[in-house]
Amino acid sequence: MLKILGRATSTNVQKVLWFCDAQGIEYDHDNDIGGAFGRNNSAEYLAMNPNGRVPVVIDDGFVMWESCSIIRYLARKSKSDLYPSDFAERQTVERWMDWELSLLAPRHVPVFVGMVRTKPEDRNPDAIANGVTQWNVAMQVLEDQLSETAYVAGASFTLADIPIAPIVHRWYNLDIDRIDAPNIKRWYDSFAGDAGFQKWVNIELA
Ligand SMILES: N[C@@H](CCC(=O)N[C@@H](CS)C(=O)NCC(=O)O)C(=O)O
Repeated sequence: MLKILGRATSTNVQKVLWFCDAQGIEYDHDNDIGGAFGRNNSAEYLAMNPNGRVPVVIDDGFVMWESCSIIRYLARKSKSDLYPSDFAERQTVERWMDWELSLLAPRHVPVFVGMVRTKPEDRNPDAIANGVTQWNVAMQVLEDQLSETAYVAGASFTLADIPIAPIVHRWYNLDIDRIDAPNIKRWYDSFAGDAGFQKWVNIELA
């Protein structure tokens, strides 16, 4: 059975767990790795992922890291209709997945880590305020896209929506200034009742 290693408080682990639930892929999940659990810098773990990051996913002995490429692998293997075969449609999906990892996620980290994982006395208010501004610039790009298409990569829910949603969940659940974003709200509400989203993504920030 597929093995998923990593704490479910990580957005990168959440995207794998949610995708597997959405596709009915069975897995064994070891939650107690990373963050306060540690174990991700053990020799055994580093042999699987030299970056010491979560998630690691093991499919019948094949070890993978990098969350978005993991869900693309799982989507291809399960012939998921969330991952279109048309070259242009697939590029659009992959572009937004890359955008999440390379732009959206780094923009939210100073805010999320500053407000949730840093003791109040150690917080840097200027860095957090600047982070909110930068994060909202990225959210405006998402809002503009969702004013044109129902979902991130077009008319239907695809693999592109899954990595972005956990960061939007954090955006809604932090006490920060947010841009006016009616289309993000419409999009977010459209999958908020999904069982996998509820279980893995719609959780208290930690
Ligand atoms: N690009 C990597 C990033 C992985 C990553 O940075 N994971 C974070 C959690 S979101 C991590 O392992 N942090 C260290 C820890 O949890 O101890 C991916 O998408 O898998």
